[in-house]
Amino acid sequence: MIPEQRIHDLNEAGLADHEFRLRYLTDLLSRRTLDVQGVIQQLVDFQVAIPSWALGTGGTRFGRYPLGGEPRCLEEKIEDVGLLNQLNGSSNSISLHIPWDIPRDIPALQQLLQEQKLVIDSVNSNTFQDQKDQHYSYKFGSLSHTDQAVRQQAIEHNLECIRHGEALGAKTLTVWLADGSNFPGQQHLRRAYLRTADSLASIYEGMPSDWTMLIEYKPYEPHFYSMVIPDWGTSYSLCQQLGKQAQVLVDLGHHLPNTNIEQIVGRLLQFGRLGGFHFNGSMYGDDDLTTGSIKPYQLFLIFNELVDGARDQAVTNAAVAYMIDASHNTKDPLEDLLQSIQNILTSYAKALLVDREALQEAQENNDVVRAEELLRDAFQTDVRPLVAEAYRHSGGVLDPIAAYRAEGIREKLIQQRGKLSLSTGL
Ligand code: PSV
Ligand code: MN
Repeated sequence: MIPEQRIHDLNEAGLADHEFRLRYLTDLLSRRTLDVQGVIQQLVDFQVAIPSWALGTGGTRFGRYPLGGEPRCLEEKIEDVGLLNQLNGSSNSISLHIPWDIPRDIPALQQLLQEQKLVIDSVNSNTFQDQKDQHYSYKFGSLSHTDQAVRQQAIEHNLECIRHGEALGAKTLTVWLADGSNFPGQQHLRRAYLRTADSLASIYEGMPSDWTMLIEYKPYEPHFYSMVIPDWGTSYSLCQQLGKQAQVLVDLGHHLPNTNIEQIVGRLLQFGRLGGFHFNGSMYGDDDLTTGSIKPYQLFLIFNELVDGARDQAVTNAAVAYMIDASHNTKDPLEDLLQSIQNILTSYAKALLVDREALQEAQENNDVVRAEELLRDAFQTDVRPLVAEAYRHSGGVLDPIAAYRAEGIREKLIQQRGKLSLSTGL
């Protein structure tokens, strides 16, 4: 942890500039009768979970270039998330992937979480890899497998994930299935769906009544002909059959090029089935770039739907669980996470600036240009002072990446954990 005095000192250098820029923006927005303090408070309240598997360098199938100082165990991962949260106050929870990060010493972990001011967000099951001690292989599927014994093994794994989560106070199970087929004819498409629905029902029955099951979809990869849960419609239909505790999870990278993701978000909000969000950036495929680095306008439009839904009395969707699901090969993963959060908060802040009354009026009057200009006006506003102020309000620093570098955090982690430390995960 960075001492509080040091956080104060790190902020001192940029404070005068920051206050100048914030004052200008506040004046400007107040003229439009915007409640700037309210916007800052909403940014302070926004929290995005960090997955335990994003703290080490992610690789491609061609190679991985570890940076050194990577967390070697769950405890060190928690410390890294605690550090990120100290810098920006926006990531107060950690998601666990089982079995990459099985919690062992529960009392010690609980204490550590408390010290780091963190909670456990979701537990994520893994039936997309075979583990050493596993009896049956998932090569041809898990919850959708033709063999009941394989399905049962995958069901039990999910129930075990729930038990691990319960021990640490989590209340969400995320299920992403890699099940699918690589060649036409390999799998009976309808029967694979029915088997999956049946397996999910067994997990759902074993879930505590205050838990939520998030069902994630993905159009391709690791299978290239068909995925059993390829799209939001399939996730949604499964949730409908399971019951109220099942919700759809939208992962930004899990869409084919040019999919209108914001419309999917709007639909799910309308149906009260948007449960979770995995942020990442997608240039060609899944999670190949940092969140918001390539399509910031799209990220803004997604937040525009979220904010619009949150303000609409007719929308009764429960709180959405946000998480970053990305890990890159050529960046320091902690810097990448700080950048992602910056881009997420920036998009959220811009969405909060949209003049919704004027937008509705333009929409009702079919004034296409006015409606679009209202969105563009919010999108083009430089909201960085609002985001920086939100960091400061939460006890963090005005510029997290600059502070991370000034503190020489990676160098210190390398000293503590070594140059060759490798993190579990992707
Ligand atoms: C799959 O691509 C995914 O998005 C799922 O959320 C997994 O749990 C995660 O990435 C990590 O592999
Ligand atoms: Mn995901």
